[in-house]
Amino acid sequence: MSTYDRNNIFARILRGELPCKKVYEDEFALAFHDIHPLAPVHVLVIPKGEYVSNADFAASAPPDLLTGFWRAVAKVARDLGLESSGYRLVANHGAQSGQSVFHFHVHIFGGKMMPHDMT
Ligand code: DGP
Repeated sequence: MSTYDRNNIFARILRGELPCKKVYEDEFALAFHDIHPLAPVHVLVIPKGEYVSNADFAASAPPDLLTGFWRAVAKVARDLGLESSGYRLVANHGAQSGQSVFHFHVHIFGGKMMPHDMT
């Protein structure tokens, strides 16, 4: 996996250099609306740390960040009103999966019936 580029778009959003439509922020995570939504609700959650994808986040993040990040994901989904209707989490790893921004992020999709077909 590639090394972390400190000038990737999400790093710049985290530093406040680029705007975002913020949904939630705490010491572990920032959540904001995806610029090209693929569902009625499409929010991205990113950890506050330099991780390219889930592989190095899982391997290298300290336990409080791992816990805090995933709790933030659950809280954002709950606060968006998706807990009873249901939602989908997606985290792409690598270009073949469709990852285009190389700062680890989780997509939260909701607000419609999700297809089973992944293609
Ligand atoms: P992925 O393909 O998993 O790396 O997802 C990256 C997502 O990031 C993609 O759905 C589009 C979104 N995105 C790219 N640039 C920006 C941006 O500048 N602002 C916001 N809010 N989202 C962005």
